Amino acid sequence: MKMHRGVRAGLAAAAAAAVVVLAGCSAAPPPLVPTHSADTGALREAVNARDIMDHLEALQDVADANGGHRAAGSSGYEESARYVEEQLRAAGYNPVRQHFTYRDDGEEVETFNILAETGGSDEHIIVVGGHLDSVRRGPGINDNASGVGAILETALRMADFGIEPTNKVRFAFWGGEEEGLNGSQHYVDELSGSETRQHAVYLNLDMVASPNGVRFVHDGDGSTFGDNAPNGSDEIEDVFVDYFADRGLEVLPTPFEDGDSDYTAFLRAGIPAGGLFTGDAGTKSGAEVQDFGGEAGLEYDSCYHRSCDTIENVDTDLLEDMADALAHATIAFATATPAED
Ligand code: DTR
Ligand code: ZN
Ligand code: ZN
Repeated sequence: MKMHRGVRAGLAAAAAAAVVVLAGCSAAPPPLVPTHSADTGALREAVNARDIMDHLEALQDVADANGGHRAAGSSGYEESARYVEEQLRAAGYNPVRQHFTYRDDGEEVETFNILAETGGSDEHIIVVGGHLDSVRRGPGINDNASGVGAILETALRMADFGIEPTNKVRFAFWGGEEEGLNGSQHYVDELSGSETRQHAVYLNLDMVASPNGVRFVHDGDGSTFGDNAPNGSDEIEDVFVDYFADRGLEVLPTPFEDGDSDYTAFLRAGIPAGGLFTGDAGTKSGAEVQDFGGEAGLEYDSCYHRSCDTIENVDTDLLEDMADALAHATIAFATATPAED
């Protein structure tokens, strides 16, 4: 999703004005220092591609039974939501729907996000999110049943282990991403100023099983793309980079393109963000093939936004790598403490 430049300039002006209005209010809280050494072996062992593939198969079946897609506002979205909610309820969560509407091509779309949370203090909230809706052109299995499956499996296995985090973890399944990041924007818009400051970390998963993919980590410290992400986003990048480095797995940084995924609303609100991505319609380079295998000169996901984004369109090894990294980062932040002022 790209934003019109005029809109972007307008938002920049509004943000500049907001700085003036906020002067004198309390500044952003010190970022959390994640527990890099968190012992997540058992949880990662339990989070596996086979079980995630069961979720992807269920979402493929939903699309097949509902005109080939799971787009926001459709019966396929409703059934996808019921599947996710049933899984969460069976594990002991209490998922809630956060309803909202938006306009798409002159039509009003009514849809909702699903939110489910752990116990723990809400002084520092960790949101782990990805979009549940697909485009109308296909079932959206890599984009983004893959992210949903990884997040859901992390939530379910954390519940099995009875993990009671220090910091509350809120799992979010966004609606209406494909028509303008509507669900995540609505969520952030609904936060009061103090609630926004309680949001310590946002982890985004959107497309994490691309069939010709790469392990991308968002450039939270701006060292490669100069992204000016909120203070604390560097810690998120570090957790993922260290995690993969410890396992001898290559990663590449990827920029936070404004308007490309659900991290956008969080970043604009000053909430530290990060996440994982394995590539969309971009082309894999020869250098990337050296580190990640696959085919140079072809798209990371040649079925991106197409009807062939099916259960056949996933790299299960990559999916497991990304899900394990998410499980680790979730615990590293759920057990984190604030940096000294
Ligand atoms: N938001 C996506 C695709 C996408 C494009 N760039 C990025 C970066 C990080 C995650 C996802 C994406 C879609 O849903 O179509
Ligand atoms: Zn997506
Ligand atoms: Zn998409």
